Amino acid sequence: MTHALIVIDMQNDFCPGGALAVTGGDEIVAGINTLMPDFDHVILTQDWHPAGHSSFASSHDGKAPFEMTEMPYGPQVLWPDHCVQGSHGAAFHTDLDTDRAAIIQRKGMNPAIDSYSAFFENDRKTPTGLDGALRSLGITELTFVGLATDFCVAYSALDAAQLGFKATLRQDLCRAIDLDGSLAAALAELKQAGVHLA
Ligand code: VGL
Ligand code: ZN
Repeated sequence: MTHALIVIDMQNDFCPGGALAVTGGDEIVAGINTLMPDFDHVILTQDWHPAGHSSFASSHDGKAPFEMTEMPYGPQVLWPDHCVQGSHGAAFHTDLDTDRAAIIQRKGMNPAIDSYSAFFENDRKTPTGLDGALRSLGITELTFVGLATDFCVAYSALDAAQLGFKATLRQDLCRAIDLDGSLAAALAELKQAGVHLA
């Protein structure tokens, strides 16, 4: 078994002080760094939106952050502007050890489609290319950590299980946004999909 650690969106905007801060988001950085040497490969993901992205409430007249909208691909939460390409908010937390990462998978770059998952955009069919990269490295098993448990980590782990990887989510090394019960819903779905919740 070749086992990779996938660190989801450990970026300034998701940490306290950031544009879409997740409570305690910065608490998990040290633990994630400590875990890295235990894996064959380390992969980082980076939410990487163009300015004016369609997932930003500011791009929709009369909409406020955390309201819902209807996109051509389905319902979409509208977020505060965050992780704009090249901004400080989009940079990795300064304490995150990025030296071991062979792959940095960026996502959310398509102006018209958000991308929570590291594997598919929110239309659920446009691939990011990560699946092929992992397979060519012979990776069969994935452990997920990072931000946020109920959005990007959950969508990534669910897709991983769907794609046939053995998937584990380390709850102690994730933190959630928890919007209207989204954490409980995500955990139920993950369990149902056969993702190991550690
Ligand atoms: C995320 C909302 C918007 C995440 C990214 O990393 O969980 N959430 N963009
Ligand atoms: Zn985003």
